[in-house]
Amino acid sequence: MRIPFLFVTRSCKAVHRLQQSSFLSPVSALSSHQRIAVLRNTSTHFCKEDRSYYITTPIFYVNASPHLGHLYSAVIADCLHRYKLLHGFNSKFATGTDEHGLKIQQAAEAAGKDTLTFCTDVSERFRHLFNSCNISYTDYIRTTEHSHCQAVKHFWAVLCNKGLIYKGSYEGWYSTQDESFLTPSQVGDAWDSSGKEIKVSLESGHKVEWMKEENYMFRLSAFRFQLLDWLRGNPGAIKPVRFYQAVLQWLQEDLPDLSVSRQRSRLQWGIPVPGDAEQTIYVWLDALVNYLTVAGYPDKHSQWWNVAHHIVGKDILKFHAIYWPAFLLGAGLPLPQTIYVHSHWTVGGKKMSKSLGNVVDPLERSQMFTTDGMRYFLLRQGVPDSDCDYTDNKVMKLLNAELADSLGGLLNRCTAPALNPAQVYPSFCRQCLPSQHGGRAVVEDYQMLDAVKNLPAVVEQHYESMHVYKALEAISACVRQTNGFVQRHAPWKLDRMDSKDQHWLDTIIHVSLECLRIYGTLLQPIVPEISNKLLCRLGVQPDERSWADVNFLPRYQGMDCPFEGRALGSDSGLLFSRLESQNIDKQKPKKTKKAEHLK
Ligand code: ME8
Repeated sequence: MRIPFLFVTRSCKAVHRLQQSSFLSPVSALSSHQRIAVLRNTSTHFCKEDRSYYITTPIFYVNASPHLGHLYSAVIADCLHRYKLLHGFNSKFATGTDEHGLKIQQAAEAAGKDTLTFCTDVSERFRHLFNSCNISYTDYIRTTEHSHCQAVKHFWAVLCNKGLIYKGSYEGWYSTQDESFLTPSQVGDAWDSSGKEIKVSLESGHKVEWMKEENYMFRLSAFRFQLLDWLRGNPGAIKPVRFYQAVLQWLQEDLPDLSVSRQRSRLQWGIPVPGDAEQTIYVWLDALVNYLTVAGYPDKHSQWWNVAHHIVGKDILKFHAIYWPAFLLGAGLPLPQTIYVHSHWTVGGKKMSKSLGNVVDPLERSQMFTTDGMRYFLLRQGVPDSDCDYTDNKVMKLLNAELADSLGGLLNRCTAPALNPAQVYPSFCRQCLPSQHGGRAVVEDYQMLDAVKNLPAVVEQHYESMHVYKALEAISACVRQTNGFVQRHAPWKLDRMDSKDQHWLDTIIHVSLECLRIYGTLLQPIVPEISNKLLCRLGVQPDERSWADVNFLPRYQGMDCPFEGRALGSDSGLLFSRLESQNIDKQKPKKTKKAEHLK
């Protein structure tokens, strides 16, 4: 049942008011049931009624060039954005770069460059990678932009006015690499390359330092129960469930207040605290607000902010699932609809890092394996729940098997002039393939038809839950079934002079092209170029490629098929050329001396 729009708007205004006053008259004054209802409203009702959708990637640090993991986050977000567009949503997709903080300040110094020039150079490298890989972002944000700095200052002022920021003194561990504060239990012992004992973050392995300074603190501790209520009331707020449970677990312990500024004498590269030129705003508070800046904060963010979805790597879950919702609750703003978390790509079982020399360059790889090839690989092999190891060999094997042989082979067979001399979408004959068994088809054929008919719903469910690999698994299984169908009936053996055989042959090809049309349509978010080539070859026009157009094999259900008799597209080139290992080896980058040495 659709909830009347008026009702939704009213209830959300009420939520907004409740949240705005939540710190002064805490939400905990409400019964547990009421609290859950309030928070559930903020997270779900708007989305159901609104045809707008807003998806974000993390904004990436500009201290180093992009690597495969960064492309992975962008490809997932791009896939969900394109999927929503196919569904007729008005979708906004933001990515960009995180340019403030000590780590960037130090990287620019080490490179001997002016800090902003350094940031611009690296930010452009990210932008170039994303453009080259068909990442169809609608907004590219840099945190050094004026509009973002204004949004952060406004956000800070709101938190301040609500009494959520106070001047205090922070003493504890800090990791500059992670730009993160750590409790003693999150820190362990390790040895640096010279054998000296150091302290490191147990989670990231990065070095930590003891710091003691006067700065501004955010009353994070006040939000623990509201965060717990939000999560308990919205089990789908963090996906997959394994990460949802991890956050619930973290919230079992007290939350310390959070330092949200650094002394300007130590950190100049950042946004000054409004009204206190001696302090710089903490880079994570600055960075998280980027999602609001793109949405139009502070004046006109509601359309997008009410339907926000974040893609994040598991390394930054705490910032997105604890700090960010607490800041938003404090500022009286709705919480994101979903935080989709993904795991990491490793190389040789190890996290990619410059010092290990195992960083995979995504631009180089997408030139080697094609942009769509790389996109397909990342989404087919990447599993959100667990880390995945990258090798060139895996990419080659997968792409050859599924894109070149299985999908490409099917298209090639079914459009070959030998079988289809007229080069048209042939007719379907109901007597050859009646809805009740009895024509020339066998039980496996009906199973295949069922699987393809259900495929859009299956794929939809997997896209919605960010299990893109499962969507691709299902598509790939159907492609195999269609190849089996063609193989079983061997249309090349039929006698074209016999009219019954000719009808059956046309029916086999018609059914196979219908299957291919469904695969091409459903694969658009993953491999836009290949899908376009496939659909063009089938003669499917750009305005016939949305989710609403899938309608598989209408002739089987006694309806007209708009494609029947239509000329095929003229580009009969291979859908995806097989990759040969000797060609890949030739193109492989030469290892640097440092990398050889470390190996
Ligand atoms: O953390 N595998 O930026 P960042 C998969 N600026 N994904 C990976 C990955 C890997 N090996 N390595 C990185 C930051 N990523 C902050 C974010 S958001 C307000 C601020 C991806 O440059 C993954 O999405 O370190 C991870 O969360 C992100 O890159 C971290 O990028």
